[in-house]
Amino acid sequence: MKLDQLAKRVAESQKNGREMDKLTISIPELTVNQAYEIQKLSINESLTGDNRFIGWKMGLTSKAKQQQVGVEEAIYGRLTSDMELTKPVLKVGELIHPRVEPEFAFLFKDELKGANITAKDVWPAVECVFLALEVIDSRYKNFSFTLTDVVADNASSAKILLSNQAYSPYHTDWAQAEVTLYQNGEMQKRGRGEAVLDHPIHSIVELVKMINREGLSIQAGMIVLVGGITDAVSIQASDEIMADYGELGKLTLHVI
Ligand code: OOG
Ligand code: MG
Repeated sequence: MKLDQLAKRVAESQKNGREMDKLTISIPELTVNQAYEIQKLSINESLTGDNRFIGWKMGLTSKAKQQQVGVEEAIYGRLTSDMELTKPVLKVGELIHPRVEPEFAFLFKDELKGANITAKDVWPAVECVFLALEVIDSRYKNFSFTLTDVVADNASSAKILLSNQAYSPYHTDWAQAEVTLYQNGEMQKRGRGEAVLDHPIHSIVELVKMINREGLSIQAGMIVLVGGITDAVSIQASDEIMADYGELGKLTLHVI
């Protein structure tokens, strides 16, 4: 089994928005570590032109998300600049079966690394926090996968929308911050930051420990998505998605 060939297959599918069979159908012995290697190689494959590596995402950090996809372990993925929406408009035609979920994103001013960091090490490294909508789009048929498959497919990453307003990390208690997700004016989901590993800061701690095993770190200037606060909602052209974070503001995405 050639990991670089599998990575090319995944990268093609991500680039063209074309669905593929789960890798574990043809290679049941594929390990999670090998899947992370495929993730790294396929994302490197995508770094052409202006596309840059801009940070990390955590996934499956809430029970709601784990139950939705049937994988009970937190995972990480890589974010690149072409995933960031510069306008609150999503072209759905480029995607397979997109879903959207409300999140928080942390921007770092200092590097964070090590196997033994705790929350007290994370806070001083955070520059600011954004409200975020993540669009995920598993490249696998029927949005169905194993842990190994979803890791190889970069944790289903597709697009991210960040709020215009950034907040001091000390602005509010991010565990108590509440979000309600509306689709075309209809309430779909509601959750609090504490759904993410009891406090979103723990998601950052977990990420640092996980990437440390590969000798990697969160670098200064990088962004980290902490993981969906609620489970994700399927979206289609002409939808209007609105995440209401109470006093923190609202984030709206127009799907075309
Ligand atoms: C995996 C990606 C999960 C999150 O925030 O939990 C994720 C998936 O649900 O396809 O982004
Ligand atoms: Mg997510």
